Amino acid sequence: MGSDDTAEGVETTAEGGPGTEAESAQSAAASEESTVPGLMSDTRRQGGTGPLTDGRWSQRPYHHPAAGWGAAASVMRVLGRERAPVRGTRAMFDMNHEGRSYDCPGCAWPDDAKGLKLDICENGIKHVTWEMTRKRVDREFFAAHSVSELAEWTDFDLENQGRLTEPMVYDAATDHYVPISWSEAFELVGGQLRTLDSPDQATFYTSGRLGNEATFLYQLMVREYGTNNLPDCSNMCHEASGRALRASLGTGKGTVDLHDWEQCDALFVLGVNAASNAPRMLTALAEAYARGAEIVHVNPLVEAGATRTIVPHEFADMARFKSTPTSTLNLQVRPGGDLALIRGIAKVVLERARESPDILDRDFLESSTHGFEDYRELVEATSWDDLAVQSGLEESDIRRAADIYLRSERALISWCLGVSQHEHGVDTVREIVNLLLLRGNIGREGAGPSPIRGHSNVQGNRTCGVDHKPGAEFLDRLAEVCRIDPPREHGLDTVRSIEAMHAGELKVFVGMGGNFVRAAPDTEYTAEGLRRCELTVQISTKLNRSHLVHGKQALILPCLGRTELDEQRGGLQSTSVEDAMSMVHLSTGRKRPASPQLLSEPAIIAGMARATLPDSTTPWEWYVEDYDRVRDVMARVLPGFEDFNTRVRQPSGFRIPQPARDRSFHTRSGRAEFCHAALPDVIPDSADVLVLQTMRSHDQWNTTIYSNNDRYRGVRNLRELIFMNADDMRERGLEEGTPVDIVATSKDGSRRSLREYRAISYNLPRGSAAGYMPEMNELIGAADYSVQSDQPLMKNIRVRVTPSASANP
Ligand SMILES: Nc1nc2c(c(=O)[nH]1)N[C@H]1C(S)=C(S)[C@@H](COP(=O)(O)OP(=O)(O)OC[C@H]3O[C@@H](n4cnc5c(=O)[nH]c(N)nc54)[C@H](O)[C@@H]3O)O[C@H]1N2
Ligand SMILES: Nc1nc2c(c(=O)[nH]1)N[C@H]1C(S)=C(S)[C@@H](COP(=O)(O)OP(=O)(O)OC[C@H]3O[C@@H](n4cnc5c(=O)[nH]c(N)nc54)[C@H](O)[C@@H]3O)O[C@H]1N2
Ligand SMILES: [Mo]
Repeated sequence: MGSDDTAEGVETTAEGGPGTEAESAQSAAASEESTVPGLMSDTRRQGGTGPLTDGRWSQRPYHHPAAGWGAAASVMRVLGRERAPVRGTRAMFDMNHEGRSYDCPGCAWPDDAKGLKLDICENGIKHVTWEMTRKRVDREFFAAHSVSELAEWTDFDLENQGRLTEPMVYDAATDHYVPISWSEAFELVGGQLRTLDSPDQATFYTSGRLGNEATFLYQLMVREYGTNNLPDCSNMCHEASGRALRASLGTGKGTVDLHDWEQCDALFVLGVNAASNAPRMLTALAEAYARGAEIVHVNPLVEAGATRTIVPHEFADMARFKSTPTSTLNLQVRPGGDLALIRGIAKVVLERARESPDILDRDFLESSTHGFEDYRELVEATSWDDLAVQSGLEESDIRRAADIYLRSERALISWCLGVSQHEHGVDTVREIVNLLLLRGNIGREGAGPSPIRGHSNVQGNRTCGVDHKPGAEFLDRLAEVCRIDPPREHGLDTVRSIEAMHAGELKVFVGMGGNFVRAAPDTEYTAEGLRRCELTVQISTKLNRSHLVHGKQALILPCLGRTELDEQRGGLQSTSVEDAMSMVHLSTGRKRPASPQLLSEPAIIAGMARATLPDSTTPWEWYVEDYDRVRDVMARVLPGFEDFNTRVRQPSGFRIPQPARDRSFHTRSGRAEFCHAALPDVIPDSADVLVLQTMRSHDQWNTTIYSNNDRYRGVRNLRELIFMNADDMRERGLEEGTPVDIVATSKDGSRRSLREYRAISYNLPRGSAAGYMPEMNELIGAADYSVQSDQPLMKNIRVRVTPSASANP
């Protein structure tokens, strides 16, 4: 095990809150301008969501294979830190096992169909133990710390206090959260919602953790109340993928499953950091490589999962330090250059087809697609010069990728945020589909599009009705089966909700999980918006920033986590979730709840619904007694959920039918639609502007930060950094670690900045840069969202970087 492997396990401050270093940071901050209440007043520390540490930062290249012993060692340290060695170890053996346990909340990668494998990962275990911690945030904690005081803590310190234990309400007179009974809390929500001028003055956010049954009840409550204001984390995540796939194929999801991953012979992986964010995907990559599939990684960075891995459940390989390659070709594309690359591959395919027409699937193109000839013309008219410049790759590299595509019988293309969080995300995903269509790589074994989803049930949330733009068919069925009159007008998404808060049009914000103020762009603007609300309600497991940046009235409603026993009148309950490949299965918590006062998410929704809609004929309480009853109703509303209760109890659950998988395309033409997007210009006008992407470190889960380390990128003790190309640094007179100021220019011309970040040289294309979310949300303006997807441009921020004006190196 190399020394880099010991990167985790930074000393964190004591349990009672941040230590002396935090205090000195606070006093140093006194001279800094203060920001919105609830955000740290020290704007320089605003970047610091991670723990305050004394440790020196360092960065050096990581040369070990992904996963393997480095991951195993990290797991043991995490279990130790949460003081959960025994239970944590048991928990990890329980996880993802068919039939009798809970679904890993770590990511949406499907479970191994063979069931028996120890198909777990380091980051899934970190995530589970973080929920299972023995630490507690109780009424004494809130009595001891005012909200203004907590606002000065780092986000790490907030979450690190442990699990929330009882409902709390904000008391403006004392600036403390104080206990409130569940019934009074529900009455507060209901009272406020009942008195609004219009239901559209409230917005109901979802983070992708919510189980299907709770999701269904949530959207039912919101629609019965009378609005479609259902923003969700997907608005920042895979909205582009959903829109593109629906337009091209008539279904908003990927068409492949794990079996297809096992059958493909060419695999393209675009914009995914698999080793950190979907570690179980490493197993699929290693297996694919071992059976001779060719794997092309497309990413401005060469991530750890794009080189070699030691598969964690291959104990023999672990013992012998035997690693498996996970890549045949790495293409370091320019940010946003994926569309140009894919079009270049298509250009080669069409070029070759002039001599050998059979390399195209002509029968399929003829019978099942629409717009092929126009696409051919468009591609042929695009010059190699343009494709090379826009992709940031040599023509020869693009040709190598095309050769791999042409050599394969069954090609599968997967992608994640590196594709979706761009201005042209929708067009890029549609171009991916164009390329697949050319050779009929869809609707057959081992082939097709495969978006890698994020939150463990984000896909299920959409399937079960969390959608601010619901389709008429869905609403009709909901109306008929649930006997409600749902609103037909489209509601607000994430970006529009924030705008509406500012415009004074929104009075109530309900956050069903998540950490809205941190996850959303333009942190200050979002915070100001939340503070203008009359009431903010956060249903959460742990304390986070969104509890501190609150409305005039505020509630924290603590809920059960997925690992915990959910006992209702009808006995022990399970909830269902849908993975990234449309498999629906049950998840059953096994642990005693963190506090006897926690309620399940369905119970909280029912409580809010009853208080808001006292005359509702929906049997809210009856549903909560037994989730089978919710499933019976869902089976009648949702296509593909027929006989839900029986089929979800099959050993591996069931798959929601994908019409596109069977080459049945529910588009207007009834065929798969080629997209004819113009080649976008993704290069900034000015040479001194860099394109900055915000990504996750290895040691974080979205807004939850475990440490300041990023093992596979060789970073210790540093999050306030910007990775830059060495030549770009030299040009700006920057040495390794020089403090820099980063100034972003928004689409509307406004500027935002972060100061005293460290410039770190890294292997990425000239003109590009990278740093961490959520800190860098400060740089993304409210106007910086894609016109195609309405997604914030989290991978495409235009910045200038200069030596810091205020720091001493
Ligand atoms: N442990 C852990 N697991 C997670 C999460 C977590 O925070 N921690 N988050 C979950 C969630 S919600 C999601 S959505 C997923 C996110 O999974 P990822 O998409 O892997 O998330 P990011 O860390 O944002 O990494 C984006 C990747 O895209 C690359 N990239 C950036 N710009 C471009 C581009 O223009 N083109 C290409 N081809 N690549 C580009 C970056 O270099 C990086 O490798 O992971 C999920 N799983
Ligand atoms: N700059 C930048 N910003 C980004 C991104 C990016 O790449 N760059 N990525 C975006 C993406 S892909 C996403 S998905 C969003 C994520 O945005 P969110 O989903 O809003 O954020 P999370 O950090 O996942 O939420 C963490 C909180 O969820 C709560 N929680 C945990 N488990 C449960 C549970 O079981 N039930 C309930 N009710 N609450 C629970 C805890 O209180 C915890 O504090 O962030 C987006 N923001
Ligand atoms: Mo996500």
